[in-house]
Amino acid sequence: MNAYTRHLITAALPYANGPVHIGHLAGVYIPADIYARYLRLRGKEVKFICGSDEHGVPITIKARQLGVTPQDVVDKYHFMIKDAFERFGISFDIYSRTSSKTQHNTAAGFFRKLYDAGKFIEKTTEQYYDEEAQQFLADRYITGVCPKCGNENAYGDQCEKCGATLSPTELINPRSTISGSQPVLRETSHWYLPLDQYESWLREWILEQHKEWKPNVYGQCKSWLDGGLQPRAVSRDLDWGVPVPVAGAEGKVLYVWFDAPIGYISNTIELLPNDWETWWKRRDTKMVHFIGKDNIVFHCIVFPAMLKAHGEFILPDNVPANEFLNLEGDKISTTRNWAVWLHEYLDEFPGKEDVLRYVLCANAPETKDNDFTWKDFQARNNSELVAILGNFVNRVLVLTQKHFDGKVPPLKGLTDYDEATLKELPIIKQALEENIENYHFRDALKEAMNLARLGNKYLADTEPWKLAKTDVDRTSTILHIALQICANCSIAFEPFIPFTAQKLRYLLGESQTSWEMLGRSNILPEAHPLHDAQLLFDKIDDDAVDAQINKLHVMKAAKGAGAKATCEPQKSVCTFDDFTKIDIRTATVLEAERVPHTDKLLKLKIDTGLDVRTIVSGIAEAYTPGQICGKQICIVANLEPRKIKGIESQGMILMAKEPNGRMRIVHPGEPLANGATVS
Ligand code: B3M
Ligand code: ZN
Repeated sequence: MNAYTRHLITAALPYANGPVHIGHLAGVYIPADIYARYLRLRGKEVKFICGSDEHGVPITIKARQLGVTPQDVVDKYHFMIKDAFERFGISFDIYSRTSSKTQHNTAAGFFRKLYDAGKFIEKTTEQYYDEEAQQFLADRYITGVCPKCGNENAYGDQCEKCGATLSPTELINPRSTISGSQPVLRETSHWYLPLDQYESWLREWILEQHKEWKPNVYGQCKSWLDGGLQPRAVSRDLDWGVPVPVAGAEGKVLYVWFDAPIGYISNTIELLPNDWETWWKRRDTKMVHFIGKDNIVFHCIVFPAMLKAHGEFILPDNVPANEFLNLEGDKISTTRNWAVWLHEYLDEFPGKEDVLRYVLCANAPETKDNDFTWKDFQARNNSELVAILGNFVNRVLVLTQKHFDGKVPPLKGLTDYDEATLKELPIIKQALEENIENYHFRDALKEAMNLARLGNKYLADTEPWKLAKTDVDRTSTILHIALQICANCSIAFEPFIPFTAQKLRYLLGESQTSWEMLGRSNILPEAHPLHDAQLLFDKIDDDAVDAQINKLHVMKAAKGAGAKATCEPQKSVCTFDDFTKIDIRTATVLEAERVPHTDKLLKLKIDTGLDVRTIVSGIAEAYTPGQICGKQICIVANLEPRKIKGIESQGMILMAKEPNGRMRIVHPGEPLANGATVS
């Protein structure tokens, strides 16, 4: 890497047609961010580029479904995605968007340059046209009967029932999803990039010159190349995107996969209007694309062929694509609502950004698909972050405060064991570097954790808490060494869990650190003042993760019930007198526990303002005991008592239930005294 002067790091541009979830973070943005932060810490010149991918058919479909414009859709999600990345500390130098003016100009200019140089071929084919809506239909806009399995709602590009890849003309009885009419075939012409002409160059460049690429990436490229490349259309009949900059091409836009990677260039232009060419055209720039495995062909074959055809640009040095992350044993799916959305995590686990960063890196799908489970999330937090790193740092700081007035105590002679411990530091540093530079981020994180493990073992073996009274000099040396290990942790963890590293630097009173200091045993000078100890991590309890698992199932069920779910019809009229018989009151849940051998029931102890009583309620699918405890609720106080599972229930809790089954408690808008009457 030393031959390179600067590092241009790109992360796949997420589609702005939905929020981002943990799969995105684990697959692309966390590894890219670790790499960028590491290089910056080493003092390298780095630009980390990303933005929203705002064109393409799925966005137009979403807009149509919602009855809004595509611009409305991308405006909403662009800002949502940008915000989630920022809050997770993904340190982009720019996060822009492909609907920007700069992108329109850059993509059109790129196309025009290839067009003028005769790099495209033009072909006329027949495609489905909706005569009522007066437009050509993208594959996804056509449905019909699958010729393979008979599914009546197969799409023009794929049958989601049997998984067959289709072309629209294979569908039996095709229909336009725009007007519902039967589409007709019409001639249309498009520009194609003749990938076949780049095949031998690509074979040489990838298969010979980049044998070091990850096996999953190299393997996918090889199978594409072995299968033979075909010309690929770079334009589409669509009204959303970058218009094709050629006379007579009205109603045509650049294909989203031609447009999107140019977003890396235009976002760099936006960031560095005067200097972007240094980053894209000088051979001493190392460009690395971080992507998910479904994007490999576009980043390893199509985009490089575009760059080669253009002629002025550098090519990526590496494309370390990850595999997929599953969730609780099942594929993450937006349509089935099986996902952990980042904006929701951020709201539900405030201050725990690093916990998710840590877990997603420790369990990253680097070589194969991997599974995220909430139980693993909890275990890694409690038994790694809390028990190893947090505990180590806390013990050292508390002991130093207690025995040395919160200042780094002096070294008073080293034992062989001390020296052996300190010798580990540069060894760990080197292992960390090698792993990060080879894109093995999981192993790199393990090395960082080994520092904390080393520290814990050192404390356990030397037991300074026992020596403090009898041997001050020895205690001084031990804590001095332990503090140097803490300082090493504050550097080593910075790429992975930056918020925690920052807090640790604060606790240690470090003003400036750099990667070069890692491995040293003299980072903190003698007598250097420290701040008071604070916990770096808190335990996550069962209730918190049970609630997440529960939520996943509820949300999935809600989606399953889907749009067809309608409100329950209104009940028959009741008189005012009927209504006033019901005594509704505010109350507070004091205690909650599950009713054994049931899925739905909680036994609650309630303060009604009148008395404290027991109510059995069927809300266990919506709330864990921990979530409901302490909440103010509304109850029917005068409901005739009845026995449920052998427990006398004295009243009923008011719940609001959506047609899809999702339930929430009803509570006063602001806290009120218990026993307030509701009418
Ligand atoms: N938007 C696909 C995706 O998010 C696409 C990446 C573009 S990178 C130039 O999977
Ligand atoms: Zn089928």
